[in-house]
Amino acid sequence: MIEVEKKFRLLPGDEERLLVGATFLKEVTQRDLYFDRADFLLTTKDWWLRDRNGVFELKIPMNNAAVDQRQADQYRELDTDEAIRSALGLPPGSSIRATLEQSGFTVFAPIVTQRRKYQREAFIIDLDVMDFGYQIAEIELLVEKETEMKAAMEAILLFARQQQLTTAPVRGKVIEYIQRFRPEHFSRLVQAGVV
Ligand code: V4E
Repeated sequence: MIEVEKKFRLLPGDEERLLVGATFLKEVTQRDLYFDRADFLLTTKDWWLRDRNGVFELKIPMNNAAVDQRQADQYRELDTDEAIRSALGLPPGSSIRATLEQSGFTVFAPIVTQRRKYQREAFIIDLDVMDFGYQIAEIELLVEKETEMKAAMEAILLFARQQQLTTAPVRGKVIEYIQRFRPEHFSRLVQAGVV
């Protein structure tokens, strides 16, 4: 399955309207540590490596012509240590964390998110509250084929408009964190065209 998702800022009253008739699924705490090297090797390529609750994950842009990438936030996710080592060209070793440290990777953003998950019709709605004072919503649809992605994004945008959400581009939690707390890193991402 492919996740098609879009982030939204919530204004007062938006959450209540969005959740009318929605079913609460679960609440989870995500403890994310985002890693890069001092030369910003990964993030200037729009690659995002994190340890989420103890499991490493790497997001790589899909460069998918079927759907506008910035609109859709489409990334391929590698979630096994083996696949991540191979994508990063890391040597084999005892633990991926140790190999990353030896290869000069450090944490640039530790972010704790309280995520509430709901379902309304086919839409999955994530409400994320971050520990550094930022909040966003994400609306997702699952599709089976890449050819269905464009229609799914249109369905998300139509649904959002029906709920009177603003559909302006939204900074994800990591970009927001970097902008607030890592100004040098942020300007390198701007130079690289990542943001
Ligand atoms: C893809 C990405 C980043 C990694 C974090 O991804 P995000 O979807 O924000 O996190 P989360 O917690 O919702 O992941 P999930 O639980 O859905 O797996 S950080 C930045 N990006 C891309 C990006 C970009 N290049 N530019 C802008 C303005 N925003 C986001």
